[in-house]
Amino acid sequence: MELHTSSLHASHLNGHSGISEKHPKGAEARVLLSSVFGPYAQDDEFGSRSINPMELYHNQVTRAQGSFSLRMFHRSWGIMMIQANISAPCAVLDFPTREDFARELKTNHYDVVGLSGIIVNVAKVREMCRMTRELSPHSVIVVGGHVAAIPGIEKMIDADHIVKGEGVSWMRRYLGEDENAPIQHPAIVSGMRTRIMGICLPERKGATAATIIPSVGCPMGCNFCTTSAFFGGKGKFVNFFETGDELFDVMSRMEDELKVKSFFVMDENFLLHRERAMRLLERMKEEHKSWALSVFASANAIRKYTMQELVELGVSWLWMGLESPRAGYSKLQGADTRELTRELREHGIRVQGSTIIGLEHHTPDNIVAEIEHAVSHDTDFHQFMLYTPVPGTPLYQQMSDEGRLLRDVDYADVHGQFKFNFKHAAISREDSKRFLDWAFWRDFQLNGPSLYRISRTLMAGWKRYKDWPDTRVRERFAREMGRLSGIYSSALWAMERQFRKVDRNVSGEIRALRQEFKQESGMWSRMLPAVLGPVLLWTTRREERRLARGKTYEPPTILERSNWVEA
Ligand code: B12
Ligand code: SF4
Repeated sequence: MELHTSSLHASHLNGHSGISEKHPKGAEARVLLSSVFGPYAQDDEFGSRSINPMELYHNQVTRAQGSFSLRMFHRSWGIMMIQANISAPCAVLDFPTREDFARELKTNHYDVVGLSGIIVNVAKVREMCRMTRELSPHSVIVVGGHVAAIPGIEKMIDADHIVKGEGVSWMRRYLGEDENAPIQHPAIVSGMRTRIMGICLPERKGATAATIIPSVGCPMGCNFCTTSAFFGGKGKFVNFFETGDELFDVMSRMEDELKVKSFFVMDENFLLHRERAMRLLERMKEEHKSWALSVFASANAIRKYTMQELVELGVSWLWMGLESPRAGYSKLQGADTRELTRELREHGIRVQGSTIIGLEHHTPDNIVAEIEHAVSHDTDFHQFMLYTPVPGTPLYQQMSDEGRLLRDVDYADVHGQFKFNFKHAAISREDSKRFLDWAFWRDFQLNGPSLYRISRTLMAGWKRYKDWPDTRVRERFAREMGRLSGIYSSALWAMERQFRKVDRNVSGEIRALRQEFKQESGMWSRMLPAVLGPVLLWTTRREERRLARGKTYEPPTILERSNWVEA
């Protein structure tokens, strides 16, 4: 399911540079793989934007929720994936500053410098190419990731190779390695530096889910979808792990290595591949794995499963595109998404909805009703995104053919959270932002903090499944309830008070849920809110004040070397 906006028809999946070309040093070449430089949550000449921080939730999901917004960072998994699958000495530099990047270039003699970026970050990629030419002139520069989809990118940046599409096989070929060798999955902790209500959650081993990447791309080919387009478009995708057995093995390895029982499955439409998912379930049952899975799936794919199958598979969090009921996307055909959301939540599955603002049929007269409809899903989380033609997508091509693209919009502002980058038939550019901002606010005001909503879904799941015959399922809910009931009750205590100034009704509902937690919790968890609640209320208010003063958060710089030998 689309995490964000849209984009490309990847006509040259293997890059514009001759793919037969190999690096003369082959697998002896020293490779640096870097993400683009920060700081990110500020406005600058390189395309950083304060409204586009390097955060998932705060960027496009909970950004209107103030101190209740879920703040966390995610590593750059694409370059981690490449690093894990080459035998050349390799360093991954994640979230560097320009100074970090310069230092790394100067202190190590890299034969290949691989830069990973998405379209919004093209100016940073350009600057990093320039820096590499200046500081490490012998290095071959390879640029990959979605930035490669920009038309005319070859003339915008000074790179030797621009790789469109899947990068592991490209890099293996370039280094003279076997591109068909089985994929080694890196050990990835899904998120880091998680923060909510003014506190940073402790980073214990096993506390955060592991990211698993079974495939890239999506065969559904929705017109706006960048990830589908980048990996081949409609009917195409690249599978790293074809079967449920392969997936099970990778997950078991991650369970051992990272001590996790929960997995963030980074596959655009995980449930679409039913055979693979059902085989995974079989293996989970055989080996008694009480795992929890966070997945992306379209409504039509979810409907291929019974609720019981989803629960047994451990699906505990589901990202689903709601787009708009009138949009006519095939993935939504025949789906009553409100009913589906309600049902999922009743089974303890947290739902993250995703709605597009500014579809072709939207007008100033109907958009409010469409947003109200979206909000009435009462999902646990809700992402709103502007309809955005992104280079490479069928939508971009269409808008370009129709002469509707706004030519003077900086790529740094084409991220779906600012203003339209095209001429909409009925809604102005300024209004696009107003409607978008209002959607986030309305969802928060009517449905309350997402933390409250996920507590409610957990409670529903717990009540339903605490005595379930399948012990794997029981264990999963008991695990979450045991670990979280005291924390959730305390957070609810603080939320109830803090939310009074936003909406008294929702505050009352939070109170009612807190009482349920009280009944269902053990003695310790019943006592905890009296102590922890006031502390959380204090940290929440302190965070509100910090945010009001303009406080932002940045990810840490990370450097990881593999197959390393000093030069
Ligand atoms: C995790 C993630 C993030 C993380 C940050 C990740 C990071 N450290 O940079 C967060 C949540 C912070 C984030 C933020 C944003 N993101 Co984001 N994000 C993703 C997500 C979900 C997963 C990325 C991933 O790891 N995929 C799996 C890996 C294996 O695939 P990959 O990265 O594409 O890498 C492969 C190839 O591209 C290639 N490759 C990649 N790098 C390189 C480098 C070299 C040298 C080579 C050869 C090849 C290569 O090889 C890899 C293996 O095949 C994708 C969606 C998706 N399904 O990919 C969106 C996605 C990348 N994000 C996107 C966007 C738009 C954003 C935001 C602007 C938010 C928004 N408003 O939508 C912000 C930008 C933040 C910023 N300031 O830069 C878009 C990009 C659109 C585009 N065409 O540019 C995507 C595709 C989502 C979508 N469908 O719209 N994002
Ligand atoms: S269902 Fe559509 S929007 Fe979602 S990932 Fe697939 S192609 Fe993209």
